[in-house]
Amino acid sequence: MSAPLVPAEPSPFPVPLDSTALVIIDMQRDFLLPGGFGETLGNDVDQLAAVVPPLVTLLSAARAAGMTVIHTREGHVPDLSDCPPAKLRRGKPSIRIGDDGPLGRILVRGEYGHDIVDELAPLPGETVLDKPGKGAFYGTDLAGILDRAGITRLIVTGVTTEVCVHTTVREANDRGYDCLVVSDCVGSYFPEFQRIGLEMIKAQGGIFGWVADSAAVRAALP
Ligand code: TIU
Repeated sequence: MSAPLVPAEPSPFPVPLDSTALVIIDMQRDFLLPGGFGETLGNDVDQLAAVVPPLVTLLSAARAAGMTVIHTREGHVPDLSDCPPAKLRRGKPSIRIGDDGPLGRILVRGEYGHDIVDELAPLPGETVLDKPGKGAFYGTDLAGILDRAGITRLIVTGVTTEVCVHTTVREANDRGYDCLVVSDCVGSYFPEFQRIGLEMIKAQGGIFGWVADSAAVRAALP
């Protein structure tokens, strides 16, 4: 049987179900809710709210199709030994990584704010990958997890488009994975970065990936 084909840009993107994973990047309270890391950086977290409903629907479709699902979370161990000093110092946040905030210690593993928003809570059996950096490969076993599952193609969603989504997709592309970024299931605090961030992926013949909206992906799934 031939693989389902998503009408993507710059060209159709095949999604063979046994070798494609849905990757959901950093849909954590720390980025999406007031009082978390994103807000301490000076961002308007409301900008990310629109990502949740289409991603809930896409996640449900991927689960129904039996697709591998991988959730990531950006954050640090409680003693912050995996947080580079430069990341700790960067910017002028009101409170810094590791400080106490209304959602718990900012961007620290095990804290309420570090976990994934209720609407997208992982199911038992789904991989939840903790990562210290922006990319999902640095400091993690993502390559091994994908290799052992026979995954070579990624449908990438989550936040933020120009930071953790781009870092992950750029490295995935270098490592030989084909990546489809779902335009309405990724989000940025900056509308112009969202638009340009998506353009950058698919420009130059798809220089490091493909782009389609979630309706196109869902229509291709069984
Ligand atoms: N600040 C920002 O846009 N993003 C991050 O710090 N991390 C992720 O994108 N997950």
